[in-house]
Amino acid sequence: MPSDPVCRLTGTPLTVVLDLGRQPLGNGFLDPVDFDSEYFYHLRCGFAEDSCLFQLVEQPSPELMFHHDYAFFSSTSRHMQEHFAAFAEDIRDRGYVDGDDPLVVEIGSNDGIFLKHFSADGVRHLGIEPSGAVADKAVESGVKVCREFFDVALASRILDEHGPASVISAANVMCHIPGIHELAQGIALLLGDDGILVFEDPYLGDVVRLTSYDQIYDEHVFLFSALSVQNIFRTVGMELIDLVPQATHGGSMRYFLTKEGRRVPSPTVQEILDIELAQGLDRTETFVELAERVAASAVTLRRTLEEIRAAGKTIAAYGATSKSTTIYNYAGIGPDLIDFICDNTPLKQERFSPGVHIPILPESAFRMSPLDYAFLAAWNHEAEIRSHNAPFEAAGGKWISHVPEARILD
Ligand code: JHZ
Ligand code: SAH
Repeated sequence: MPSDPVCRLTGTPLTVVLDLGRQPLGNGFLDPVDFDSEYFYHLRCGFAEDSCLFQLVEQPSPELMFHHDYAFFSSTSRHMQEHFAAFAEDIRDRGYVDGDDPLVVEIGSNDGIFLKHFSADGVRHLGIEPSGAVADKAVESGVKVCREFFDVALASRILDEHGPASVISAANVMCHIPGIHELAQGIALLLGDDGILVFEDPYLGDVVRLTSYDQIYDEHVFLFSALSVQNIFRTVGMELIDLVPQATHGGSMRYFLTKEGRRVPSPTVQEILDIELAQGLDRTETFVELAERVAASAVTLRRTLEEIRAAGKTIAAYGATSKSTTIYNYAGIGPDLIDFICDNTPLKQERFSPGVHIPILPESAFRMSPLDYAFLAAWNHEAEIRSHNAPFEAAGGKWISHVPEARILD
């Protein structure tokens, strides 16, 4: 018998609030020869009121998800390239790299989308990135990379070799790391006494607001709020000093933290904590209600696609996202409803989507096929995708989205 699930921070019993069923790896794009040996796990989410942490009950091992063939390349979106250029500029404008020979360490540096802006200016930096192909790209753009998983032992080695970090940054990776207390300990160890930790991740408040349940997949072992981030870092003597909501990845939050008492927290911190309490991000009941909306959303999306199909129309999907793996496998949407998915990532093309095995083709296939409908799997990149696919709309093509509710877009 598996033991009852407990919170990954506090060890208190977890209330299971959402069950998304049997799921493959979110980024497990595969060839037909591997269909029979595909890995599956049970995707369930729990909530703990003492930590306010929304978390997966079971997560595949990090090595299964992050390896040489890891298929998500951050720079595949022009908008995200601009976002990380502006992020680097914000760190500079805030004066965080003004000191004598500052060191910027990034956890999960991927293809160097963020650190290349420091490398270009000769700022001392180090990216921590265990996935090989993306790390190769970063090195090509002049970024120094340590190809390991960040943990306390690595933090200690980096401290010995390079000294304390002025800035530790992370985007879309803190919520991927299951040993959350150890992660916080490693950060507190490596960060200089006046250093800044700044990270951003998909925001729990937006998932609740938009019913964007596709943010839940193997890699996202947590969905954070300011309340839970405060609880995590309190255990290592760190505090929130600022919060800046972001529109990226369908709604994210950027968190700024220091060691306790080093800077005066911005009033925004308390304002956002109060909004979260009013939204119920500290209460199990909020997530029980979310689960009801998730079930209804999946049924509506599937029915919408079935009706279009029954009318003899063609449907493609735009973006072989990790997020959509959850939708397809939970809602039961496969090649019978979606002809193909298009994506600009060479590593995903000519492969098949995880679990339901929809073929993945380059974006040129989208432009060349006469299509009636397209599911916006990468809904977080809607503006960018629509801007370079105007001919699809001009020819009468219609987009389908599932956020904030499943529908055909006007
Ligand atoms: P996108 C990944 O999520 C995984 P995913 C990870 N767990 C995470 O947290 C976030 O990223 C940060 C393609 N595309 O960004 C590129 C086009 O083809 O929504 C990508 O494959 N044409 C680390 O996978 C996909 O769509 C385009 O014009 O859900 C988008 O993936 C654009 C803009 C994108 O992340
Ligand atoms: N920061 C980028 C990349 C996010 S993808 C962005 O926001 O676009 C998450 C990245 O974190 C992957 O490249 C993965 O290999 C890496 N990663 C996962 N676990 C890690 C860990 N423990 N330490 C460092 N990097 C990790």
